[in-house]
Amino acid sequence: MNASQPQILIIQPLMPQLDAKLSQHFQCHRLYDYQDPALFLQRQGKDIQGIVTRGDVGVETAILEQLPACKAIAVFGVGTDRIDLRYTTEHGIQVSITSDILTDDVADLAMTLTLAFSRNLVANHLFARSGEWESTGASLATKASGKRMGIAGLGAIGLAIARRAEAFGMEVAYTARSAKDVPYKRCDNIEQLAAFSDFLVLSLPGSPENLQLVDARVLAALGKEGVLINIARGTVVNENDLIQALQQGTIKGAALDVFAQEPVIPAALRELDNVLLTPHIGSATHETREGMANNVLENMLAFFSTGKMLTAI
Ligand code: 8YV
Repeated sequence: MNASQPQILIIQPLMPQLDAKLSQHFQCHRLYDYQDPALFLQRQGKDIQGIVTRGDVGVETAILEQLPACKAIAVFGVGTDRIDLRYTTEHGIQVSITSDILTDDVADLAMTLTLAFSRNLVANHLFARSGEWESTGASLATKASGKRMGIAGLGAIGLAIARRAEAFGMEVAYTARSAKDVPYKRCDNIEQLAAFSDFLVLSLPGSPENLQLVDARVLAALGKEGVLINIARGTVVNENDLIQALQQGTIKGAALDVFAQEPVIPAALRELDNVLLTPHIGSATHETREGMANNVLENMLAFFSTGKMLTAI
């Protein structure tokens, strides 16, 4: 550590390359390394000028309250649902996100989950690998092309999913706070969108107004042939209602990359055959994570040299 460098706080472990680069420019305090984080914050919180955190982690307001000199938070990701943006605005704290860098990857995953679920990819892979094919034929799956995809939330990621769905000949509808200049039907609410959809894809922020937006009523509207795809945030879904709908077959299935209490996935969900699960890998490619790491570093460097982050929200 070089005492002339600004002091920053890292909330949870970052990818090693990013951590190493940050260490070249800043005095990095890793909150998770301190045996007594509360004592550290009490003693040294006043010296911290910036924070680096992940989209799925954010930072508690109780921590921000102990960092009066902190005026910049760089998020490794695009989700700000775990940061109190009213507090940051009131206290003049800039918050940067890795805008646009992960859009394609997350949209690719939404389509991957849609196709993999429809074509029963995981079970077919296991079947082929087991050698069972030598004694019996593979079972039939469900066609994805030409079906109806409802996209809840038509931001950059939602739009990228819509474009991909179009290429698969799907009819696309969406919900969004305002109408967009797109050739897709806009539904008034998520229940209407669910009723339209063969695949209901969630691409919404995990903000308070979206908390458990997908509940028993929405799932009932999605119906027996409907599949829920979630690449947004687990908190957007009432997980108990979802588990019940999956157990009772009131929806056909779900493909989920995100969960309410990550990294914990409820056992009831893990035991079901009509779910496809991935461990929050929407942006988890080498290329995208490298781009995200560069964005975080550049935002922090820009803030400490010009006072302005590059991709502040
Ligand atoms: C990140 C995310 O990969 O962008 C977000 O908000 O949740 C993910 O894309 C995650 O924050 C990295 O751990």
